[in-house]
Amino acid sequence: MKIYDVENFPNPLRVRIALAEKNATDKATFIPVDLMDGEHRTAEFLAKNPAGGVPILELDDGTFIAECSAIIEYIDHEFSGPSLTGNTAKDRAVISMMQRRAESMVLDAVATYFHHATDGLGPALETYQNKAWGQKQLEKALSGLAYFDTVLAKNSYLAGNEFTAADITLHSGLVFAGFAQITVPSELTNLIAWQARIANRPSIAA
Ligand SMILES: N[C@@H](CCC(=O)N[C@@H](CS)C(=O)NCC(=O)O)C(=O)O
Repeated sequence: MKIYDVENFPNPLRVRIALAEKNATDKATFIPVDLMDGEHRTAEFLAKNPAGGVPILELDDGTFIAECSAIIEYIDHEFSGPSLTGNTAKDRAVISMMQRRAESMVLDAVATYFHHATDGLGPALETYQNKAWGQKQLEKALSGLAYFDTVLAKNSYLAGNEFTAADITLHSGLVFAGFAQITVPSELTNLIAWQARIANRPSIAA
């Protein structure tokens, strides 16, 4: 299988962590996308993913799968090892809910702040910016972080006592927040402790 991505970008990072968790990194061939040169906006790329984003998974039969949550679902089922998306009906639903919250309340909010309220990826790529909307999304991201601090006061991980795809999404959101120079408030001690704890996982340390 092939993965079109940009190494170290927040969403591609999610898929790379999932592969590492499943010990399957060597099963993928990574195809670098020249995002800074606008390759993701070419007709050829948009034919693979109309949303114009990375990562994209291409299966050996030619199927293209975009959206990290879908790609991680595929990886989780394709390779053995501890489940990232849950085995029971309840676990699957709770993980899916927490994953979507981490995406919407933190990762996507940070991304919108970065692209709208800062210089983002530079004038060639940031062709439309709405600074007020970007600032509003910063507020949303900070509320999201406070929410996850309350979750982590009760559980070791976002969806209970196991590391899952939801933790991967929040981790990428925090990596993006750091890049966008958003500081995690020091009073969010449960979130900060979780961050330190997962930093020791080989998939994340790598
Ligand atoms: N919801 C998508 C987000 C993908 C995404 O926004 N990726 C960023 C890189 S971290 C990207 O390609 N940005 C380029 C753009 O949107 O123009 C997913 O889960 O894969």
